[in-house]
Amino acid sequence: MSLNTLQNKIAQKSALVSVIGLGYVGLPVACEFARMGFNVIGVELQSERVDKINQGISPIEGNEPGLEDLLAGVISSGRLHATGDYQELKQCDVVLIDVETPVDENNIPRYAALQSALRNLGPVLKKGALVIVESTIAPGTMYGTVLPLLEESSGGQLNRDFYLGNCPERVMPGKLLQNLDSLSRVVGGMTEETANTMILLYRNVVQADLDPVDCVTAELVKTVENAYRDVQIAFANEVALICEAVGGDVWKVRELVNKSPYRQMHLPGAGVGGHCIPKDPWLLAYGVQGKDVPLRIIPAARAVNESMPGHVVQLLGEALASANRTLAGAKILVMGYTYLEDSDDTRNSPSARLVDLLQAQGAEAVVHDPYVAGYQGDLLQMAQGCDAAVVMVRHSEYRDLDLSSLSKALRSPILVDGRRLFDQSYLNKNGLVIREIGRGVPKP
Ligand code: SAJ
Repeated sequence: MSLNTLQNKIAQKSALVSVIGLGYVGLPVACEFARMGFNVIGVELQSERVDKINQGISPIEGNEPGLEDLLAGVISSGRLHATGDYQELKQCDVVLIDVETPVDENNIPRYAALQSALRNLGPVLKKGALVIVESTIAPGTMYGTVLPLLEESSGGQLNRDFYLGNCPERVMPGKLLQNLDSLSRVVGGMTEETANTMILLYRNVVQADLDPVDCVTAELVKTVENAYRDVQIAFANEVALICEAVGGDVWKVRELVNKSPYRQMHLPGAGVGGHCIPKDPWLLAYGVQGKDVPLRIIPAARAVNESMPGHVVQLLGEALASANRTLAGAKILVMGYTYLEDSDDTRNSPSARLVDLLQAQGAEAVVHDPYVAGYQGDLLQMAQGCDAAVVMVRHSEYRDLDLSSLSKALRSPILVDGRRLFDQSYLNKNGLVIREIGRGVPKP
């Protein structure tokens, strides 16, 4: 099949689309193409997820506006079907790959899922099919890993037997469908015609800019945009530490700095979690591994952000000391375990790091999170007998918390606010010993 034929099938929506990996990214993507009238086959290794999806039940917890209803609709209409069997992809004209691309403890990318998907896809790849990697990958991965592996596993040749591109996703838990439709995408094609064919496909779903580029540019844009965010957050965190040391309030400083033109100081906080920001800077860095490119800012920003849960423990120790308590033997209420407010996503959660650090100091952590099974429950009840509380996530339900009730429930009325959840004046009048990231103890 030529690209021209594929373009016609896409225009007629008769192209059979498949999505490999039905997670936070792949499932909404599959649903959106099905919603737009394509027949979509979703491939997912976890059989329980396959079963749930084929029953029209989303395996993604948390508040994802529209996803549950959309999934039920496209399953009942037969537009979307999930499977664990790659054999079902034999007739697919377009294959989107949305598998995880984590980094390991040495910050080296682990492409096992991507490699497995490519090895399984090759033997069943339809002649003339278009394969698009949507996962975030290090610069150079398309040419260095994806292309050789797909040619080997399919026995085919690029631009003769299959076409190849990458179109990094820009989704965010809580806005999966909204981001898919409304955010621009860079569309990296191995050839210009491939990029144009990809744009024809994505125009069905994306209402924003679709920018045709080469594959290396697409790999760079995605990893750079998240490394940029990580550096910005690290800067805000470092300013927070300065404000604590000199008796300032980083939130006031940030508000006034951002009044200066072209400033956009990010939010300091108790740490940086999620599936994107902690790993994408390392994917970017990996793109120059072995090359003489000294990276100083990107690793330093990662170190600052990774240190923030430890800083929360330090603030906690100081607050306990003021009540003649130590961390050893203390029971600490950890408010929030997900990496982002009002989501169930706990990947790379700063709270997980905090719990490890507390336990290393001989403290016991009592974790509360309204979105995470096993951590749900009555917060004030869980606060009973705890020596202090730590705000790690800005869940909406915490904002209405009656601090005086919390103060009474705690054994010692200590609160460390890692996300500036509460207003200072509100904090003061509730008899709590407060420490906050970014707010210094005002000089007497
Ligand atoms: N965080 C801060 N300070 C900030 C912003 C975030 O400490 O100013 C923390 C959050 O608490 C969280 C982590 O960083 O723990 C990540 O937060 P995030 O808002 O960046 O959320 P993510 O990880 O879902 O980021 C995704 C990214 N999108 C993609 O990779 C496609 C990111 O590029 C987007 O900027 C972000 O969504 C978004 O806001 O849409």
